[in-house]
Amino acid sequence: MSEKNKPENQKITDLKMHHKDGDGKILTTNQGLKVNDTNNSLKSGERGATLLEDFLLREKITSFDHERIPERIVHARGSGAHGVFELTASIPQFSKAGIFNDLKRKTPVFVRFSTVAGSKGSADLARDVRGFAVKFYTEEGTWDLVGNNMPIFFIQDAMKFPDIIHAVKPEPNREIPQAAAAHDTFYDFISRSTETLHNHIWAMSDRAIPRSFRMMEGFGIHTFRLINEEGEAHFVKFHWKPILGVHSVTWDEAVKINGADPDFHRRDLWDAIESGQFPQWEFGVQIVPQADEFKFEFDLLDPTKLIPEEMVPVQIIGKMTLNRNPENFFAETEQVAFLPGHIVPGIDFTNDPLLQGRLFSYRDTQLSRLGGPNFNQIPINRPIVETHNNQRDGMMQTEIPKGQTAYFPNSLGGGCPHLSKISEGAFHSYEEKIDAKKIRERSESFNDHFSQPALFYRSLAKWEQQHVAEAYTFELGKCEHEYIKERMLWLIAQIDTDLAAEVAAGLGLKIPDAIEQPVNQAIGADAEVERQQPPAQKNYLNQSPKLSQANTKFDSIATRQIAVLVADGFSMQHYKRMADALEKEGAVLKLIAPHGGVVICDENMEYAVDASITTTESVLFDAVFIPGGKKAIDKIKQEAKFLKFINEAFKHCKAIAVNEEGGSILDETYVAKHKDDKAVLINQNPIEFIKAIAKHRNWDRIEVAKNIPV
Ligand code: HDD
Repeated sequence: MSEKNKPENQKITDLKMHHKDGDGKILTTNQGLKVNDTNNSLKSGERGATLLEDFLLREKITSFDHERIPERIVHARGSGAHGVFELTASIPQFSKAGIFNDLKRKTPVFVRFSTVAGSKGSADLARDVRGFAVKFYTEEGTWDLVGNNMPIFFIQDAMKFPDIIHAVKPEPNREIPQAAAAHDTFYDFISRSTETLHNHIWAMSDRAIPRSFRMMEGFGIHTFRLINEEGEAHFVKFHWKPILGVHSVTWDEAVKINGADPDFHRRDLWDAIESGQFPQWEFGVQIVPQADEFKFEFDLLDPTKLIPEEMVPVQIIGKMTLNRNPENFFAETEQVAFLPGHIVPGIDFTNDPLLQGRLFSYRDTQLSRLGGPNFNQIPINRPIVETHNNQRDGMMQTEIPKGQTAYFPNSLGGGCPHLSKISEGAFHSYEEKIDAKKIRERSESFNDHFSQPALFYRSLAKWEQQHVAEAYTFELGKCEHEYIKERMLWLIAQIDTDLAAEVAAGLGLKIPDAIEQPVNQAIGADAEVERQQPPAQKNYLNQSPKLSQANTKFDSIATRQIAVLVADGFSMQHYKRMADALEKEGAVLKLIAPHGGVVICDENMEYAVDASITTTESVLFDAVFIPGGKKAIDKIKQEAKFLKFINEAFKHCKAIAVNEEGGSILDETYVAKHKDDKAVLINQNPIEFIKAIAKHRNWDRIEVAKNIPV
């Protein structure tokens, strides 16, 4: 996207003050000294030793030596983008926040998507929760909504966060495995902490291997509060709903994508924005009146529980559009600091014990990650409004506060900076009545660990359930200790016996009648043992259809990547007809040929090849089209990789369209016996192909697909 077409907003303007562009400029030192040689160090003679005097060498090397900062302890791998949030329905009855009332505002946002467990350089398609963190630069200060792509969390109390993260991260003795939960320490922990089972079954579902960041839901997870002008509170859960629907890849694809393009999600986000196909989400709220706090059969403060949308509908009140890529990965995506403690008047916290712990952790972690308390002065972290207070000095202070005073109250500084009234927009914590004993306990009301995992599983389509069973089987199959697998099997059986039976068969184990060791046998943890015994499941809702990806949107092929398999002599007519129809709907066609460079169609015109078959893979595309042209098809048939490409697309339940001679290729593949498949389109109108791609996958093919040996 050209510089002049890039969308602007108040935060972008602010960041521009810090842009640096060396284009057409002379190379200098950090002091502005012009440099005429940056290739050779200063030596005593041409072949002599390097001199300590060489300040040019020292400046360059010192800077390089310190280029890295500690990666995030979790969510180290991420991709960011700028955008804008617009309100579509104001909610003054619930919140006085400007962002929820002013329909004319375009609030700048910066969003960072991430995986949780892997290191900064890990591959994008790990089976993992995805972070979905949004920084709203509002006129009343910055609000950070630091959420995930799943609506619940693994644990109920922040006290357990270091434990679960240590369990999922590579094992400390040998630093294995990278970006994978499938190992003993994770399942040792999970099977001893049954509160994790709800988030865990989501992680076993397709939600953990998204097709794109742009096709994920986002959730604030915790119950927050909204506060109106009268000071009245309502409970709220925040939701992001992608315009393109929620779609995922299969596990077999995920494994292969990680090799073929480890940056698959990062590239997909970047390319979509660069091409002007801006990712969008609707923003919604689930509102619960304070008076209904105890109306549910779960605790609103328990972050391992969702409120089914069938019980409390999501009201859509806004829209977010990501429309500009960062200028510099490190300066923006790496240095951005999200803090759940960043809120604005009209929004407040609840006593969710996980949220309360987060309010400490995020500020604390920035101190070591970004080097001190002034991380808020880094351009990407600066609010768009002025800030004034008596905080001073510290590492990397970049501001020059004027005046004699740095305390409050003062008279020497004229009492400034002075306080604001609540009526003039000052933040005022919600005055929650508290009359309680100080205790280190978990509330009884947090104890139901099985009803919602079971509700989730019951709500999935057959093919989604099958994917869950396969995921459990894979993950537990990677564990080495049988008793850990057995304990997991027993716990899965408490969620669904058929699911457990399928996983057990895959593992070659039996579901134990009881767990030999208690669920939690840690010394001194009797109360925990008691607490974690599965109580009878509550069935307050048989199914929640909104939880299934089978009920998402299937109305667009915008940004879908279509592989067009060609060689010299391909039919231009077939290609043009299909390309015109698909591109009109926003799809992106890529020509894959036996070689790079150009291919010549049957009407002697040259087309640039997007990728040679040796440099690309079927898993990177959403659908395959093979135009006719006898000469081309004969060539394509000779390349085994083309046949693998088609077989894999078929295995992954993707739409395949062929014209005329193109159809004869199918006879060389596993598609031959399945030409009646509804997403295999032979000489059909492009509209049928468009419909099949919009369906994302033909999951009816799943049983056939299992037996395709590629
Ligand atoms: Fe966290 C980063 C999401 C619980 C401690 N978390 C981090 C990021 C996301 C989340 C999206 C990456 C932000 C970015 O892109 O920079 N975390 C969550 C959600 C949680 C959650 C949705 C539960 C509902 N987190 C959680 C707990 C703790 C932390 C309970 C600690 C007690 N999280 C951190 C952290 C990180 C972080 C260590 C690492 C880097 C950072 O904060 O800035 O402080």
